[in-house]
Amino acid sequence: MITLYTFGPGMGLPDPSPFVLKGHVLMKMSGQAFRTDTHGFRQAPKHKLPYIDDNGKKVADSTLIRFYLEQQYGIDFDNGYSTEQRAQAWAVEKMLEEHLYFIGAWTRWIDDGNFQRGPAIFFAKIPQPMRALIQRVIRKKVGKMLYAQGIGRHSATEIETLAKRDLDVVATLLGDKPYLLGDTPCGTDATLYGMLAVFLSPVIESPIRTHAETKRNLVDYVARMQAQYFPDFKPA
Ligand SMILES: N[C@@H](CCC(=O)N[C@@H](CS)C(=O)NCC(=O)O)C(=O)O
Repeated sequence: MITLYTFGPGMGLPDPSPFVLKGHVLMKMSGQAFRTDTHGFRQAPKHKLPYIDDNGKKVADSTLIRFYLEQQYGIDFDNGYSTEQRAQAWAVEKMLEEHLYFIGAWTRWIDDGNFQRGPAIFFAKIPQPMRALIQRVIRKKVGKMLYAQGIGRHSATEIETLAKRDLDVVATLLGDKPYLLGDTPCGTDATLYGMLAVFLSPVIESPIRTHAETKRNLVDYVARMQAQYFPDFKPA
């Protein structure tokens, strides 16, 4: 059976990581039997989650997990959609992952309040005073990563402007459809749900979150996807 390595519930969500949420939804969409394990981070082949272990074959990275499932099990996550629609979905997915994701990371890791209510849970098992020290080191590392990526060089106002454009684009593309491309889910719905759910997490406060909340279709979409793919999830 396939094992999906996750962080486990947090930030009022089935998982605090948008990529793990994506991987989890892809696994559910695939219809393959799988279990989750929250103890795999230290052995993660790329030092990130999610990854899967399929009877000894490890695949790290949510998109490579998707490709693996498609190739190994003959799954078409975009079944029923045209080549043009598939291309649009891929472009949206990469906008979310390579742009909006980093804005989300900036929102959660750089702001003290959001950090304490959000990513601080990753360190909860480390005893003090070591915890505070490790948190400082890792937050510094994230800050450097965001600077190197580019988002971290912008002012808060500039970052908010960039995020709002992404959110407006996905709200427009989604329109009043139940899923990104139409009446049935496509692979990118796993990404869209994961990214939006984390922005709308009840513990994250930001003008970006407030802007997302003005997009009724996005808020309803997240609630619908969560009810469909995590019907038993109840925030602690
Ligand atoms: N491209 C990867 C990104 C995964 C990723 O960034 N995971 C983050 C959580 S959102 C992580 O595990 N970070 C741990 C670290 O960087 O130390 C994917 O699609 O799976």
